[in-house]
Amino acid sequence: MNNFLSVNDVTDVSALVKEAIQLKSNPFTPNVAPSKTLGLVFFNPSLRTRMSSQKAAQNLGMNVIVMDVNQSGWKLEFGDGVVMDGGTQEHVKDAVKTMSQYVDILGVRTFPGLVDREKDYQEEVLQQFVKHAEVPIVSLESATLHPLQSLADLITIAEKKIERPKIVLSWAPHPKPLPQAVANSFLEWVKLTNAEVTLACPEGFELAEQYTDGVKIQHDQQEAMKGADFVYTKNWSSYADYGAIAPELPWTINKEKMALTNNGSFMHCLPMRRNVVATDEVIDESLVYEQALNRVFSAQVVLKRLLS
Ligand code: AN0
Ligand code: CP
Repeated sequence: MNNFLSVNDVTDVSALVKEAIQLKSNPFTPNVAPSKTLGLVFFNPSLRTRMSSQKAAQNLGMNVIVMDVNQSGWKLEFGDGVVMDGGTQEHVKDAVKTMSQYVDILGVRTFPGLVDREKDYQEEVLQQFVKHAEVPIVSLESATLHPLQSLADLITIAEKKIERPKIVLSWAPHPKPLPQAVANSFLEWVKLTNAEVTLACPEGFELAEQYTDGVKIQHDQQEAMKGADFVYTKNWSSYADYGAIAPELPWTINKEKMALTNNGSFMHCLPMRRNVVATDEVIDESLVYEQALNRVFSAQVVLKRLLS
């Protein structure tokens, strides 16, 4: 593995999930990388990714350096050949090449602007890191994908040992525009398992075709949830009417809807607005903290692979 930007950097998803589950039963291997350093660069907020990646590195014996670029760094320029006499103070090329002197693996979190679809889907920030880095790059959620989350989700699903699980990825309400990254990525990973996957979303909230290819799409949420083993819920803003949010819709997941499933489990990557995305009683009986725990082992297995 050279970088970890998407599922395409993984040759055998089920082997990776298995190795992560093994690590979970024996997580402390401080001899694996005692002289190595992980750098974590955040352009946007994070709780889970920040803490689980640090914990994963510590389990392997690594040191960690965390940088909140927008708060503590110089304002970065991304344009090539720009005369930098305006607001930007350091070129991303110099920043990334410098960081490469200090760390052995570099993680980066960068959200989309949700205004210019083409620009977001070109992954400009992530690609500039890949282009200039002299060390492997790990996506800590990019404009369009969140592979560490998806791997943790697959670990969580695998642990339930359901032979051919029926999984529904359901859109849910949210007052602010959110990225499509978690949902895109979840589909891209789960499609490589033997699960039966349905996407449930209001009309106009379908995801990009490259992710929904081969996935059944339903606009009736409750119909889609019938018999499901897992209801993976997430809000995302519109891909078609890029960045638009929905009018108020009765798509909040509640106990009555969960009763339609096959005694199914509710999943969400967190953070989540309670009683908007799902009701308290659904969240309190869900897999969300198991998913959060598995973020450690998804990061740990990826770091281990990148170092070997
Ligand atoms: C982000 C998102 O929807 O992509 C991060 C999720 C892990 N969520 C928010 O910004 C609330
Ligand atoms: N699920 C997730 O990535 O959470 P954070 O944004 O808090 O890192």
